[in-house]
Amino acid sequence: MTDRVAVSVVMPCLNEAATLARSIVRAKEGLARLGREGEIVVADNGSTDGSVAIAREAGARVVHVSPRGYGNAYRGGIGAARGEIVVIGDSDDTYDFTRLEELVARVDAGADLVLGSRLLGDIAPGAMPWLHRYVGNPLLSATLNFFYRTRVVDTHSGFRAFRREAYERLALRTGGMEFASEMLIAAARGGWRIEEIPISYLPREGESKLRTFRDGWRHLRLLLLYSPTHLFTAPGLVLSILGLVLLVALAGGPLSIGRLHLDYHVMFLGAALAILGTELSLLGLFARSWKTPPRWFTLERGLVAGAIVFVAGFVLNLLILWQWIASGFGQLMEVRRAILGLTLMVVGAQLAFGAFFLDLVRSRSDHSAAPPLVTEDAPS
Ligand SMILES: Nc1nc2c(ncn2[C@@H]2O[C@H](COP(=O)(O)OP(=O)(O)OP(=O)(O)O)[C@@H](O)[C@H]2O)c(=O)[nH]1
Ligand SMILES: [Mg+2]
Repeated sequence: MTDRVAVSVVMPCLNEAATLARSIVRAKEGLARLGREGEIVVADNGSTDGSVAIAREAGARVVHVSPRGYGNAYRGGIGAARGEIVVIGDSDDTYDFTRLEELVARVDAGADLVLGSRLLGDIAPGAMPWLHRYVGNPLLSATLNFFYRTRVVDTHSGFRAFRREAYERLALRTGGMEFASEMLIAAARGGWRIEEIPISYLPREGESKLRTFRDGWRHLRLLLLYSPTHLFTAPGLVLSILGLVLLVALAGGPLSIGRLHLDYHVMFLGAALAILGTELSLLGLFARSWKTPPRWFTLERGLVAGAIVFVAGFVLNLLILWQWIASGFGQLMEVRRAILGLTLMVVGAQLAFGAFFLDLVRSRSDHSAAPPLVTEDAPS
């Protein structure tokens, strides 16, 4: 189908017989108020309650998407939409599609993604469970804003508008409820102008498809996976620096700060943190290198850095060995230097082997695959 229209309203639907017709009627009214040619696309994937027949009856275009899932339904439905501008929203009659012109007006005015914000607007009693309203949504929204430098109040709002062509460039790929977060992350990364307008949110009829913990976790998992900086690199650097500071501070002897006495146990902690921190930092580097290998990295630099740290630890242990030999292989109590020395050796080895692995990751990424440039000789 190639004939374009101005606006497509796309609704995912899974067993919404009680509310689907009302949602479509509202969308029709919204399109009529807008006064532009439009269509309503219902993306179904397995409704068994007669929703499909209701959608057809109400004058919507039905597309059947597989596999199941909120994200899949949207990716299929938006992919099949013919509108230049796409408005999306649930088919449970909780968003007021009659006011879609307010979202479209912002797109017309230059916004790339417009969200109807329930948290900035009003939520009817019973429309959103307490746990979602005051815990889940604010926490996940704050995390998304912090990780991806956005300033969106209601990141889980399903009432949105954008241009279809731009949307395609986002190349979204998730299949479940986390699709809502993925769209925002991709939009933020693409430099999109994201705007929110206050909307009203109404209670749903019919069974909710949102499962608090399963879907909350799917969102959180996505936020973490898409940001190796926050998942690996930042905690990794903090832990390794903290670990090294503790180790070095205590290598010469115990420390007393007021009534606080720090000794071997804190050194053990320091060793564990330094090793864990190095591992996390390296994982962060590997994860990032798949897309954008760091320019400063070469295998040789990584190996030299690893070797320096390893040798420092090795020398410390050699000194202990020397002392032991000199004392005629007697009793040995050089625990402090041994902890520091062994930790440095482990961290050094991690860096060196990590450098090999990083080189492997980089050599498999697209960036190093450019063919050499060849120019024909042109005799004068
Ligand atoms: N096609 C399809 N639609 C789905 C699927 N899961 C959810 N939906 C639809 O997506 C919309 C959002 O799902 P809801 O259950 O309303 O989730 P929610 O709005 O976060 O939660 P509530 O506040 O309880 O309504 C609804 O229109 C559902 O019918 C799915 O697997 N396939
Ligand atoms: Mg809903």
